[in-house]
Amino acid sequence: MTTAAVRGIDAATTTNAQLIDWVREIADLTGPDEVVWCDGSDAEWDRMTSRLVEAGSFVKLNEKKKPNSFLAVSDPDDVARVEERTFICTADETGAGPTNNWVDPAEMKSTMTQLYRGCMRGRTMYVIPFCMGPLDANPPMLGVEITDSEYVVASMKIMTRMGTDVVKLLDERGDQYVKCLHSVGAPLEEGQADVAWPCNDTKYISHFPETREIWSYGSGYGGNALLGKKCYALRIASAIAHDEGWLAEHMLILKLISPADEVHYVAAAFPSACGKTNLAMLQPTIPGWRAETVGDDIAWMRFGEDGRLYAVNPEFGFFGVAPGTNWKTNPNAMRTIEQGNSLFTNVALTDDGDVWWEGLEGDPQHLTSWTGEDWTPDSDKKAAHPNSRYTTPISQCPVVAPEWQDPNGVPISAILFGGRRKTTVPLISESRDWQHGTFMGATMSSEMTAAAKGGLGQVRRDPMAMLPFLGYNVGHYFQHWINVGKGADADKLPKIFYVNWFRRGEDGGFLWPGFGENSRVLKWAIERIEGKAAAEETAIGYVPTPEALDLEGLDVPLADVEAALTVDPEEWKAELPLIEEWFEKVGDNLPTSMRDELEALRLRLGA
Ligand code: SAT
Ligand code: MN
Repeated sequence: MTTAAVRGIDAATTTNAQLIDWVREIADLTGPDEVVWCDGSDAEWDRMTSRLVEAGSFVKLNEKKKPNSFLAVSDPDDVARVEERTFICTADETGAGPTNNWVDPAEMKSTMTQLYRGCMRGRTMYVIPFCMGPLDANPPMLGVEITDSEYVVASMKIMTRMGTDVVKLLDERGDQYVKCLHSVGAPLEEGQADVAWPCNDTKYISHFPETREIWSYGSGYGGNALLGKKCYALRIASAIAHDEGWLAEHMLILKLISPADEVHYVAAAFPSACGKTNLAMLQPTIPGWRAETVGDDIAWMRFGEDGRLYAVNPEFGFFGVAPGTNWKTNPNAMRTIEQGNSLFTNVALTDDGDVWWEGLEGDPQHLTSWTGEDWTPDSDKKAAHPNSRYTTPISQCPVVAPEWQDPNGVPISAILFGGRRKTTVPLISESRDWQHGTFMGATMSSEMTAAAKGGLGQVRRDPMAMLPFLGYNVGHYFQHWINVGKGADADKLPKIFYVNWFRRGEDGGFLWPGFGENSRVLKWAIERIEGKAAAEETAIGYVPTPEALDLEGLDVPLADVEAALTVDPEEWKAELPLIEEWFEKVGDNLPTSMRDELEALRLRLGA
């Protein structure tokens, strides 16, 4: 197909010649029937969603229950991020480090160019100008995603700032944007009918941090396809942040307001599907305390002029895990999606055109499951996929903090690291200092969830919850964290804590109720920052005495709380070889300070 034959190529709304050339080059390579420059308007959303409904890819939900909202079900083999098909392509293998799949950039580009050749035949190629973070940031963090998926266009409208306003910024910025190329890899021959969820068995999610490019092929799902999210805002941005001296982290941003109206912002890192969205929209159970949301997944943190660390949420929407979300666990997420303007992926459809998933209130007697089968309470299969998602605008969140779009971000008082651990890790512990806190993050571990394919339940080290999202060498990343701390005024740095809401008792049940009750744990952390709360020094850090936690009105036996807070030296001694093994894996680039921390821990444990 020649360029001239591609309708829309000259309808570019930008004057950025470099961008127009790139779009032309990709159209020549992929051979779509048409090129459409997205403007981000509501009319465009209507066009996209109508087209998807017509194609059988979207079901329009009941307008009374979920206005302007749609359900999509994916191919059963395209339901999560594919870590084994995710690549960091740096010139030198060390650049990607031992935790990422590495392929030489030239080799990867050659392989993928073959795949991309003619891959958009019979489809429309969309050009999506987008911005991660506020448009008035200095500098605005721009991107352009080329995709042949209408689902991606609709999702990007919710998840990013996209369209005409971004074009104005692109016009001024030459090549200062991240080039994101995506195809589902399912060309259509003349007369061939499309499927509801086109994708390809061959999948590549490739990143080129040195040239700030992302090439994705074969998957239409979430983090594999909405390239502004994990690919840009974490993998590429972490590499940029390393070069420029800031942090791009897999963290929610929460605003806590005390009864005395004192405000503290907390950033918290947990692996995917460990309750970040729930914590981000926390409804405190302690009287007088309030919480507001700044972000639920990603934090970009830079030092402000006052020497404090300020966090910005680069996203515009939530891509939350549906199962387990309900009016009790996350009423604010429910209120957000209830207003509509949302997409649901791989959840079940009720007979009256609403959505349902495991854990949601209601007692449906009949559903259409995510695989399109009849479902009744007797069915032995789940109605919704465990990694099914809602995609919904942050602006609809009833507790969104008014400053959520402040280009300067919000000053962070505390950083929480946490994972899902049945044993060993106490409810909360406070680090001795920044370096020890970095060690806590670097050695974080968690049982695997459905957010990635494979390995469910297995304990793995997931440093700072960044294992699948780091765009460079993990040893250099730890050193970067240390350097960030060294360059700062120690008094102004956030205090670092390590939490575990998921510890189990001997009967196998959770020791701590979690959700809104986590406000009690956060309150202790804030009071530590203010120098008001008591703690006991243990081998792993400062842990609250049960009396130091506000337990008033909490319906949990004190023995369970005590068990949740326990630091058992024997359990921790058993953890040492696992940390040792992890550090072996990090290899030569492990900072000596991290090894020093491990040795200090060993000494304190008397091991
Ligand atoms: O699919 S995503 O990577 O966007 C979601 C997640 O794993 O957190
Ligand atoms: Mn995430």
